Amino acid sequence: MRVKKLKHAGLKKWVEEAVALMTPDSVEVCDGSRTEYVRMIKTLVKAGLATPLKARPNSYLFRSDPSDVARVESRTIIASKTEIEAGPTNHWKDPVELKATMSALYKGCMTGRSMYVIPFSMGPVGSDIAKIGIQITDSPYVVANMHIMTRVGKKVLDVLGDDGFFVPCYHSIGKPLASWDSDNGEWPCEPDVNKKFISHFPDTYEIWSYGSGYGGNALLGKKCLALRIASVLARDEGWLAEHMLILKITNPQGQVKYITGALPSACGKTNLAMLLPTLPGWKVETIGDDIAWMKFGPDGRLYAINPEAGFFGVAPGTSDHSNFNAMQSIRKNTIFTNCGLTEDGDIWWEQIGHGAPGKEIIDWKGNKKPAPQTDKSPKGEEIAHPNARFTAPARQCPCIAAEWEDPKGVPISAFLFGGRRAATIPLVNQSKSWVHGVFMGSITGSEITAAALDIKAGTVRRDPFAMLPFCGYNMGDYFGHWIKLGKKSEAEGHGDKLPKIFFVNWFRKDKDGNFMWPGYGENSRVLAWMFDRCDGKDNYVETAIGNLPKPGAIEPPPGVSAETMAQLCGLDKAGWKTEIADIRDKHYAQFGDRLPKELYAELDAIEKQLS
Ligand code: O2Y
Ligand code: MN
Repeated sequence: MRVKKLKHAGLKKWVEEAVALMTPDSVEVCDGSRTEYVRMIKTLVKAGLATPLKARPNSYLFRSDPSDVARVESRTIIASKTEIEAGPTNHWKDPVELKATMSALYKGCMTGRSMYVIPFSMGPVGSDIAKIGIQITDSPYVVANMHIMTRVGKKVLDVLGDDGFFVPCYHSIGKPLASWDSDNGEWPCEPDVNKKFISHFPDTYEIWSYGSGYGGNALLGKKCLALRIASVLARDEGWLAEHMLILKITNPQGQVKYITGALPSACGKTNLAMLLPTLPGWKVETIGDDIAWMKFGPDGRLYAINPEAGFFGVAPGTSDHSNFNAMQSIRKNTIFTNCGLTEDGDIWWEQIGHGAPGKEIIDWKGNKKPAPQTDKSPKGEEIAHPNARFTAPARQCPCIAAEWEDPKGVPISAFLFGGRRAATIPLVNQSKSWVHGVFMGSITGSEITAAALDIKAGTVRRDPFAMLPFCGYNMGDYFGHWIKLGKKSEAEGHGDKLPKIFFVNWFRKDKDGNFMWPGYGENSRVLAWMFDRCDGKDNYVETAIGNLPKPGAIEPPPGVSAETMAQLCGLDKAGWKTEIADIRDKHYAQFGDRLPKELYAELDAIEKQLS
């Protein structure tokens, strides 16, 4: 479609302004069709950027520039009017100054390239909970990925009409081309990190991204819109935009519940969303693996949709053992980025569950190396980049729930928070109240992964609600928003319908550094306990920190002793005293008077009960 034909006057004007600023050679409004997808891929193959994979139908491998392999948190900016509105956990810049800086970068940035205008819906097209975004980009790789990750095309423009609301998203890789030139197999981006920007303007609900073509920096529907800008929209409109998986769980009696869960990177979030239960008779199905948007329905229950249409999963570590359903989801129609390429034309990565076939393999930088015999590589010599990704349609997941695209959403019974903690934090803990649950979300903490380019891996940081890099406003106010929604629901007489809140930790270690809990499918035992708690089953003991499983309430998995279970599910008083001091002095203190007093009250109450 031509820009001239756009019916929405505001959209047309916005695109025309971008064209004047960025001066592309051509402009095209994306229709989301299969033909368009194939054309993008052909363009990318011709430019030497995509390698067709012989072993997987309609699947391609990309290798990005080593400067462009992950989200860049240090260049992710919340440009609210004032710094305090962005809060202590975000990078802030003055919006007027930032727009001036970025406009200078955008000037002429698409010369020699095509501009693609992508109308996309986050959530089933037309759902009351969905939102529309329009992304302008000069990257056909981004267009192809957006086709998989969102719903793109004319149907979205039809819902938008001539005056509907949309989130405008500018994106450029920042690499203009001379008219005779091509990318010649070199991933185009701005290699200077100081010229990369992933900017959010919460006061005008706008996104401007420049310099990166990778993942969360470039597929603007995901972290930028569905979390950072959506968290602001959710605050302003009274709903929740969360970094949460959504799963459906069915017990042996056929009863169903839906649970959303927030886990920081490297805690097995995708694995949990697609879990194969070891508990006989239980079934888990997937609604979403990363983001949940939730609104209260007329019945007072909270309904969730998955705003995305695909998975942008971390490849290394994914295997038939860790996530069989993810492995099945990526057998065809999948884009792989920064994985190894085997001699037989397939992808390979560390911990895929087997060595690589043949004599040689090509690593993510394009270098030939001896094919690994096992699925491990020495640190720093990985075949696949640790943040290598697959982009696959969610509908290809064997355990996708039939209702995953229901525009009404699914009613949520429980929230689960969790982190990777070696000590103190029990296997599972239920909050005593909504505010106590918000407290649990606020103190979530975990180890860090390669998903964040610029933070040292291996250290522990607090990652409240797993939203630390994704909250579009002051995190203290965000905690307040959660408290307010609970209070409103209670005041309206729907308090009993609020989801129950739990905190899990699959990562406790014993004194020898061994994991005490086997994780993966065995986590179904914990989900089953939560399921029964939602129905009010008397399977818990009340403690200072929350409701913990009664001895024997969770049957130990094979190889886990009753003594280990007691440790996993017990209250570590000394550990919690240290934890409380750390929360008060290091974590909560940073929010100053923006930290809701209710959270300090929770902290005080736990401390008092522990003493
Ligand atoms: O590195 C990136 O750009 C991707 S980050 C990502 C992708 C999918 C799901 N979650 C995340 C994340 O960082 O939370
Ligand atoms: Mn995520």
